[in-house]
Amino acid sequence: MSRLVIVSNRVADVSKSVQSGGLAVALADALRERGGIWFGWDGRVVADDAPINVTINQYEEVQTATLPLNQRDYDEYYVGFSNNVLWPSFHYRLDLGVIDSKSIEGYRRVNQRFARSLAALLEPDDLIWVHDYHFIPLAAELRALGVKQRIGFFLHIPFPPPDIFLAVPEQLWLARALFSYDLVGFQTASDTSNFIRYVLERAEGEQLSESELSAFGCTTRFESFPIGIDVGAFHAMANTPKAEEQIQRIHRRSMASSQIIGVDRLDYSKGLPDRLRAFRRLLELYPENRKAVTLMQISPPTREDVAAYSDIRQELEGLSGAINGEYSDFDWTPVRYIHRAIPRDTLAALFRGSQVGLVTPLRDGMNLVAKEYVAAQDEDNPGALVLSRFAGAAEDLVEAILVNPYDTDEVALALQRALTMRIEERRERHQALIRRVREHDVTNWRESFLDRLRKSRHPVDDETVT
Ligand code: GDG
Repeated sequence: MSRLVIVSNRVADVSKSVQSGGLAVALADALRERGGIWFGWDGRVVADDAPINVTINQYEEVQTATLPLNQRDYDEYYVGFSNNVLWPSFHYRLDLGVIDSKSIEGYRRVNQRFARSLAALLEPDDLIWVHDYHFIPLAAELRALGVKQRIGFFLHIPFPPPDIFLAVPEQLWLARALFSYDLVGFQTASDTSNFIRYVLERAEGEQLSESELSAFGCTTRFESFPIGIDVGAFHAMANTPKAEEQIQRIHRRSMASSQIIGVDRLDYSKGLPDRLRAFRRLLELYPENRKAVTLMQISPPTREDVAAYSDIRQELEGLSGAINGEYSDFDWTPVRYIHRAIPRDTLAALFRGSQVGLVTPLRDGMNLVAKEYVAAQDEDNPGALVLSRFAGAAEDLVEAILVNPYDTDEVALALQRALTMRIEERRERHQALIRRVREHDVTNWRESFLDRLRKSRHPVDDETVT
């Protein structure tokens, strides 16, 4: 079996057998099975003149290979192009993009440096799997260094329609770079079709089959691989004696009979201010929910160096303060807003103890929280999921109550429906949802991608690569 080489911006701690995130566990498991390397940034930012060396750590069959960024790289590659250009524009938010040519150069430079460091570690039979928007040009840089191994790429965030992609600086270069991979995976059919449209309309590409495109003198496969979770592990975590005790404690301490739960990194793509406004509308339009329903919103901080993120924090704190000021009573607080990360097993318990899961991103690649909420439920008495149409998960989870997250009245109505839904309907919807979540679980995602990558046509064998 070929060794697996995973490349992602941050590298998980593979020394621990139990890790905090489902995705990290799934990738670490694949590395342990096949042996290999996890390569990426170590999270440190060093002075511009400091030496940049790769640190290798070995844990049985798995190595981690990490390197720091210097301050200029961090500003230009990470904050600049990755998070101030690609993240907002790929989430359809051109208004939040901060475009400058230095950041593109930084992005190119870091990809070149990472490619050089990685190339030195590769063995001839390696299978390389690159993750996410930080590394779109990595395969092109590796190919320029003579790397001939199979390389796959998976984009965790949405791919925007051609008109939006056109506004991204150097977008033709980015599209061309994707053709240096043997296989490119998107989250949904709609992301894949957005990319295909761009290539056909703007890059003189040709579609050879449903998933094969030829452009820039290369042929590559582009397909959707919807990511999932480890359903059994998450369900088990929500059903331990400790989880039961946590759920009982919340019920004893809270006056409210029902809880709505939201869990999202504090990111503008997650639609948090609109969500709080929708909850306020629920209390206005359906006053029977006052003193009866609480919204528990858990939003750990993220990317605080990016300006748009401090704005959203202030907006959210203002809104939850205003709703609590207007509606709280001495024995009821409508919004419980927690701005820090909480342990994963507590999250699982909170999901099971909440009657409604509220997942309303304005745009999301997939959204694993929606799947975790479904997996955590008690199948005899499950809660209801209210899900944004603009989350990748909505392509599959059609038995959720699907909403337009921009329309606060519609979301308020959906919340009221969820809170008053009869048990038979909740069970019926949940059965269908859990079947879908199981069908597209994380193992299926990982193995189908790797299987397809192993079998993909290799552009280097094609003699068509320039
Ligand atoms: C990107 C794409 C795509 C959240 N708060 C806490 C916590 N979490 C965990 C959740 C979930 C994960 O983080 C978040 O995953 P999402 O999928 O919801 O969103 P992103 O972080 O934006 O992820 C997304 C994903 O990549 C995978 O491809 O689905 O569309 O944007 O697992 O439970 N975990 C803990 N404490 C918290 O406070 N322990």
